[in-house]
Amino acid sequence: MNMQIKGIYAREVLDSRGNPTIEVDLRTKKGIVRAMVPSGASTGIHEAIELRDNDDRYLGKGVRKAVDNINNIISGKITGRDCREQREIDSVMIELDGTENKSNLGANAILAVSMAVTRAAALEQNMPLYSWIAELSGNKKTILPIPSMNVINGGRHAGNKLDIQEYMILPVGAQNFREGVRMCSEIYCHLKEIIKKKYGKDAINVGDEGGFAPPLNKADEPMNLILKAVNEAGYDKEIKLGIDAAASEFYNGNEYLFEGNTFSGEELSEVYSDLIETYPLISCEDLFAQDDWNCWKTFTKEKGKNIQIVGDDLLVTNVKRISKAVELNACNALLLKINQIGSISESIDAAHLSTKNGWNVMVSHRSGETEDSFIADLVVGLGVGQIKSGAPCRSERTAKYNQLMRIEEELSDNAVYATNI
Ligand code: 2PG
Ligand code: MG
Repeated sequence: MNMQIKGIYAREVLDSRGNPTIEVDLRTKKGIVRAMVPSGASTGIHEAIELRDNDDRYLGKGVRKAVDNINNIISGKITGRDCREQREIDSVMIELDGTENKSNLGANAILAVSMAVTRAAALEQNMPLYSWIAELSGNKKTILPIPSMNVINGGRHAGNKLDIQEYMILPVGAQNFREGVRMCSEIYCHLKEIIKKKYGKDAINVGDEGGFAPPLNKADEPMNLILKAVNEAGYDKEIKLGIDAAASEFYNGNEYLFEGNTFSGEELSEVYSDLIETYPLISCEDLFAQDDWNCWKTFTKEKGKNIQIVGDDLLVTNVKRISKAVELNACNALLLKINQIGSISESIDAAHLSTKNGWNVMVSHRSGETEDSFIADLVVGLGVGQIKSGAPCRSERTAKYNQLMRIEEELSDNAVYATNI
């Protein structure tokens, strides 16, 4: 049976920070599917390239070139193909681009089409998106993920002085996804009251990912506030904590500029070790800069048995970087961001390589997001059991959690909540 792509059309729309991004409409016999691409702020230097216009519109951030690349170049090569040929279609786009980092057509252009193709194939086969992704990736078990909800924002995502970018709560002791969401939301509301009482009303404004951004400086202050909220909500047993330091952002190529002082990698490791000893931290992401391999290696050797050491800027969802990290034993988990690599097939490959080597995988949003909930279906289809999509606040964040609650309901008795951290 022929499941042809009948047409592709891209346009410029806005992301959650008010910056332009790409939306693609893809037409098949059964209708039109749509996909939108996200965008980061603490972007790793090894990420695939997001093509921006760099002209006077939108402070240079327009994506008209990337949109034109879809409408004038990619569309002609992809229209008429069977939308189930995900890998072939992704390869055609990668070859057409012809660069290592997708800088020619733009990773944003290629990814938008790649996502729309996945969705079209699900529609054409009358399948939920997560089921088609499971089939595409050869996964037999769909799993509802443990969410990592970012309830206090710092770094590039907020206007406060916190160096660590994300403070997250993980409902590992929940019975199912919906209950996990409820716990996180209740904790979030308690946290809001705690922050308001202590720092005043101004302090409950939220950052890019929906977490609060109170005027704090020290790494342990958010931890204490969060634990108080967890306790007030009554979930001491069910909740663990996670952080994303996004340390490339406070590294000067030589030292870490942390809390007003300079730290060597070793000194910074001690700060993290103290946090791990003091708090129920089970997931630590980007504790060191993207090419500071030695610090990653040493820390993983010391702490990697007990906690998850997650590589984001270090790995950029790229199988070459993942292979190097496996070889060096530099971390033990992948943060999977589809726009870091720029296609769905390559994202699946990155997940496979990681799980094959015994790593955990956490599917992730970007700080600049859209209402597209694609990654919710992706994480269930891949069966990797973890997602981070910000706070239980702001629709571009809750779009993913809400879709996961729908999926859980649809799977009903077959729904399995992850237990794999
Ligand atoms: C991160 C992400 C998402 P950004 O560092 O993990 O939380 O931030 O999209 O800004 O890179
Ligand atoms: Mg990160």
